[in-house]
Amino acid sequence: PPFGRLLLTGAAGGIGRQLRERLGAHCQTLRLSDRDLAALGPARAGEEFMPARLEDAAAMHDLLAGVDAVVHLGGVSVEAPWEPILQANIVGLFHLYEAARRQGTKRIVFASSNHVTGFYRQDETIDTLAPPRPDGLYGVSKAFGENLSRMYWHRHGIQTVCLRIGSVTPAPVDRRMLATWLSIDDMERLVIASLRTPVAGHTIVFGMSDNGQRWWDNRHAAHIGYQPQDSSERFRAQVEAAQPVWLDASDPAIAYQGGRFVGLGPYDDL
Ligand code: 15L
Repeated sequence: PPFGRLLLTGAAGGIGRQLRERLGAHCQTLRLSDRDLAALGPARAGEEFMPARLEDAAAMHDLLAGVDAVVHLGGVSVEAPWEPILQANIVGLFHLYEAARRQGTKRIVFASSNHVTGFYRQDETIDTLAPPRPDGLYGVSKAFGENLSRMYWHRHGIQTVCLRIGSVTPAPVDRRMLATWLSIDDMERLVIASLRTPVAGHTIVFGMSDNGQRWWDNRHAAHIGYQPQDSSERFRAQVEAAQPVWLDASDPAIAYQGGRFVGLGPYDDL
């Protein structure tokens, strides 16, 4: 396998559990982490379990020991009150990068999100140089992660590929997802391309399959060599049958790329 020890954070999450099944083939040792790993059952051959909380600096320092590369899926993955986002996605991301710096980790694949640019409209096409337009606190936290990782590249030489993940589901379920859908097979291709490309530097890439309908242009990430093999087009008929052709474009949840995320929160239950 090309990698020695690979760390997967957020291993108990929706994408994490699926990547667990796939990343083992690409490394000698797969270190799995989340705040609680009970849902994963016992560790298998070639796996190491290391539960850790992202906000725990000492635990994060230990977690990065002996790791060649990280796939960082850990953290809050939806719009949420400020406090959990602050702890997991901002404080936690700082601890991750500080631990990587001190432990000598050279490559991180960071699960960013399409919600960094969720306030672009669905009739706009953007590339990864377009200024962020986060659609909530969650999107702001992912924009922070993209910039924190950029600073660690320039100052400390840690290479990061930021994946602005669209929608990883078995199939697109609405019209928005015809553009945002990323199959789990393509997600694996994207992660592996991000780990293997010799010169990643600091790269931002939109995580989508080879969809027919799209708002995102990955021209500035071509050096990664990500080649999606799936497309949402084969689900178009069932999506169109489920959702009428003429949607109400005065509804922000329809008009914007971030979909319903643009209207979530604010939350009073801090
Ligand atoms: C995300 O960032 C979320 O993690 C996921 O639950 C989906 O809602 C996705 O975005 C999306 O935009 O569809």
